Amino acid sequence: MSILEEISENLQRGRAKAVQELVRQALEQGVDAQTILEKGLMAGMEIIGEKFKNNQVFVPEVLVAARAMNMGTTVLKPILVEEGAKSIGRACIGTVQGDLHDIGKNLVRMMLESRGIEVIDLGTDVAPETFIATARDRDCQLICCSALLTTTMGSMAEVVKQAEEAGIRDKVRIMVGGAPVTQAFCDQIGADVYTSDAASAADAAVALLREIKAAENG
Ligand code: B1M
Repeated sequence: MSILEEISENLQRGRAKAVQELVRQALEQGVDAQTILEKGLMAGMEIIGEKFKNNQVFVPEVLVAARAMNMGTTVLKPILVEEGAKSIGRACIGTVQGDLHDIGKNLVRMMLESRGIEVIDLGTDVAPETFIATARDRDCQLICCSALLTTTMGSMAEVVKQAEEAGIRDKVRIMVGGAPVTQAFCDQIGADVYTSDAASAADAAVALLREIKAAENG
């Protein structure tokens, strides 16, 4: 079994310490951090997700796997996120109200940080007014909303609406994502950008910040 398969296997069993140790070993063996993330950690989480859908595993197993995933990404974070990089802009990010899924949101945060964006992480179950107050008070150019449940994605429409009501809609770009979110949904609620994965979210965020800077410089 390759070390990436071992990471995936241990993650599925929720063995957080083993996952952390294997991630360290893989780095020592020269496997790059992005490969460990995608082919080890995310691959394992995908299998758990499929089993969860098919009722082969249940919430407790998924929770321990999620903890193992987070422990693994903790080791990778300093490598993926260049320390001390000059900030090119500021974003606030959160999982929307009623939704406790944070693995995807954490990955998006990590990718944004790796591209030099300062990120204020609001956590999970974030009310629309918290996104708006943070963007206004902390001068964020980007609001990033993640949702994993069809029942909570509607909260993103409320973020867009409240940004308009607060008079900051022209100052912030609203990015949306998460498994049930689509481009059509993004268009329907009047958000600015939908991306399907964390790396594309970071690309889009950098492009938006460049656009904003170019507009400011006339
Ligand atoms: Co939940 N859960 N869950 N769960 N869970 C799903 C989402 C589900 C699809 C499983 C299923 O039934 N097939 C289903 C939702 C169905 C639906 O609404 N369509 C579901 C359900 C029903 C539930 C509960 C209601 C179960 C229950 O209690 N009966 C409950 C809800 C709790 C709540 O939030 N209020 C629940 C609970 C949980 C756990 C707590 C056990 C755990 C979360 C732990 C945690 O996050 N700390 C959990 C998990 C882990 C999952 C699955 C298995 C995995 C999600 C995940 O982390 N994926 C998931 C099944 C699945 O997705 N196959 C499932 C890995 C992660 C890297 O992917 O988050 O999609 P993802 O992020 C991706 C992209 O979507 C994108 O980038 C990321 C990586 O590239 N992305 C963005 C995400 N945010 C973005 C933002 C952007 C751009 C891109 O711009 C801002």
